[in-house]
Amino acid sequence: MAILGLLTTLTVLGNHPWLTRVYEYRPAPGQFINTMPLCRVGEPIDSVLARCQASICGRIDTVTVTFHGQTITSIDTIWSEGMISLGGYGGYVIVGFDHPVVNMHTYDFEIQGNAFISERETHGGSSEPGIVMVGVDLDGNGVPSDGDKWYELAGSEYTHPKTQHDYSITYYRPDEAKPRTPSQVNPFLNDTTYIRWTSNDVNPDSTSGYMSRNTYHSQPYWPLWLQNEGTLTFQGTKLRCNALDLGNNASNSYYVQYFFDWGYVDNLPNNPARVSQDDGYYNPGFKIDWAVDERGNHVNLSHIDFIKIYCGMNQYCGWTGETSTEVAAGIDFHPDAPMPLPVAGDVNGDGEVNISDINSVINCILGDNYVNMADVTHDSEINISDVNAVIDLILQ
Ligand SMILES: [Ca+2]
Ligand SMILES: [Ca+2]
Ligand SMILES: [Ca+2]
Ligand SMILES: [Ca+2]
Repeated sequence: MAILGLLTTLTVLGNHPWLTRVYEYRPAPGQFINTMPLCRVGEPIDSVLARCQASICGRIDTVTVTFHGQTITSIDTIWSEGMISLGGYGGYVIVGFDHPVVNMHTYDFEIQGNAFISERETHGGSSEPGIVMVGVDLDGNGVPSDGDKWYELAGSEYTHPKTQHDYSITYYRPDEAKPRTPSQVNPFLNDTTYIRWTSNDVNPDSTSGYMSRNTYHSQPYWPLWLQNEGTLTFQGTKLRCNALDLGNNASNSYYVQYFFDWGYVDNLPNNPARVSQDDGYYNPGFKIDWAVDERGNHVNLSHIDFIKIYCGMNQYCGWTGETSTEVAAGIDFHPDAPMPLPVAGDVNGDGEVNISDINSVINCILGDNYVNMADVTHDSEINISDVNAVIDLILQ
């Protein structure tokens, strides 16, 4: 029994392989907003986050049984079966595990969606790509915060000439009581001027427009817990549109959204076995090694603490509505990988010690914020001696 007890203890100490935490959920408007997850008017954000967590995070079940007079507790980790919608371009969620995800220089983690293959086209179907960013908890406070650093995972379209890296869009809260303007050509759209948006799209024909409302979803598309915000603005990388209507006219339209090669959430179908399988059919997951800084340079992260997923496309597909990334669940492919030792002097956590780390220490001094790694001299203060210590490490 002593051995069994030890095994039970080891199970408890293991890291949870599924997502365990939703830190932030800020969707753009969309046809599944307020229903996936379900939200009510005036609902506080903590309640909304709890609903998201119940939808996409795994949970731990504790089972206690009595065996030969001994009470044995076993731990089971349960996969979540729900899904949340991020709405139109820019809508996002920030999630995490109960441990940092270690960079093992292979597929490190997976975020699932609900993409599927069309019956008429093997290279497409439903594909609503979400861009992934990874965050490092540089200030060590355990939550995403201003002192942290984020990096985009550069997927297959990162360097495509039609990818816009400085995209910004603003949505304007609709008046739910305004008279509707049904579409003259599409009977499934009952308000074609529902939610106005403006953007800095490089294509001058795409700098403003409306998110239409369709007959299938009658609830407000604007997040109910954000009713006090007159506008919602999102920034990031924007991917080119991927949809074609293979139908002949509006009444028999058949939209196919063509898959991108790799590196996006809700782009390729999920592997039902929840393993990494790089076969071009299932989404094999994400590599931390794809991380790039704001200038597009590769960064060598040892681990990440947070994952942000945002809808990367501003596209409207007739009666099927706006393209909106869904997030279903997430898995760390190697939850018990040992955390690598921190590199002395690597204040900004990009795996190298160089002039950018000197700047990071100076920023800590000037901004009066404490970042663990900036205290290179380990005297619980961040000052000029830490700057000198980084210089010494660079010159070594
Ligand atoms: Ca933090
Ligand atoms: Ca989807
Ligand atoms: Ca560094
Ligand atoms: Ca110090």
